[in-house]
Parts: sequence; structure tokens; C-alpha cells
Amino acid sequence: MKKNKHLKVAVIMGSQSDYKTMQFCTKILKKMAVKFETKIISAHRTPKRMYEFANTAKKNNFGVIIAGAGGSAHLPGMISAITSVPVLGVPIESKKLKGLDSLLSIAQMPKGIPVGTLAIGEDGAINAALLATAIIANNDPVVKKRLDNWRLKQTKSVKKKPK
Ligand code: RP5
Repeated sequence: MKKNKHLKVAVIMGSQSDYKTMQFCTKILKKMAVKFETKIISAHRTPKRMYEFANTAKKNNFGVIIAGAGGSAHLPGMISAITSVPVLGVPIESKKLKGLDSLLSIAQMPKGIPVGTLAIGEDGAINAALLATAIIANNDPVVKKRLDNWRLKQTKSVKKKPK
């Protein structure tokens, strides 16, 4: 079997405090049976850990990196600067600015080093997992089928009339 046939997703976050948001992401990945690993990596508190992780991400068979960060949320951009593995950024809702700081920090990457930016908080964490699943599904028909079924179930759950 080719090594990259079953690429993993890395779910990284700047702090333990981000996990209450990022667990919405891991719940979806579990549902989709997509292989993932979680890690706390802070761009400013653990810069060596950040470099080491990003520098070995491709070799370690990660096909997508989801990075949650809050405030001056430089983690996703820094990771993307080190590796060409696609990076999806989840802006964590911050206490002072309600995540607008995180959103703008992640979305406003200058050209050349992209970060796919999701919505602030829980919605972003869930959509990051769905997007990562879709990326993995490009090379994995079983994951694609699971994702398609999940979407179909969601569609069917929408009632035609309000009660
Ligand atoms: C960022 O600072 C983290 O991503 C987190 O959202 C924020 C606050 O971190 P803690 O002070 O809770 O560790 O680096």
C-alpha cells in the first residue's frame, strides 16, 4: 500500500483553552472515521515545537492541518509558511474582541502563503473538519462515501414546513 493512501489530519491548537472549541472538529473527524492527531502547539510559547511539527508534517503523512488559534492568531500562518501541506485556520472566539481579532489575523494573510479561513468558533471548527474530510476524500473513495452520506442525512433532516 502506498504510504500516502491514508493521509492523516493534524488538529493543532495554540492552547489547552482552545480545545473546548476544537473538540467540535475532532467529533466530526471521528464520525467520518478520518485518521487524526491532536496537538497543542503555540507559535509564541513553543516556537521550536511549531517548527519541528510543520517541518516534518509531510513526512509524517499529514494531508491537511487544521489550526485553531485565538487573539493575535499567527499559528496557522506560521505553519503554512513552513510547510506546503494545506492549512485550515479556525479563529477561536477571544474574550476581549469576540474572535474578530482571531478571524482577521488568520484571514488577512499576505499573498504567497495561504491559510483557508473558517468561521469563528464552533461553526468554523465543524466546517474545518468537513473541509479536511473533503480534501482527504479526493484520494479515498470510502471517506468520500461517508461524507456524501453525512451530507445527504443533513439534507433529509431539514423539514419542509416550520412547526
Ligand atoms: C492563543 O492565545 C491561543 O490560541 C488561545 O486562543 C489564546 C489564549 O490562550 P491561553 O491564555 O488561554 O493559554 O495563543
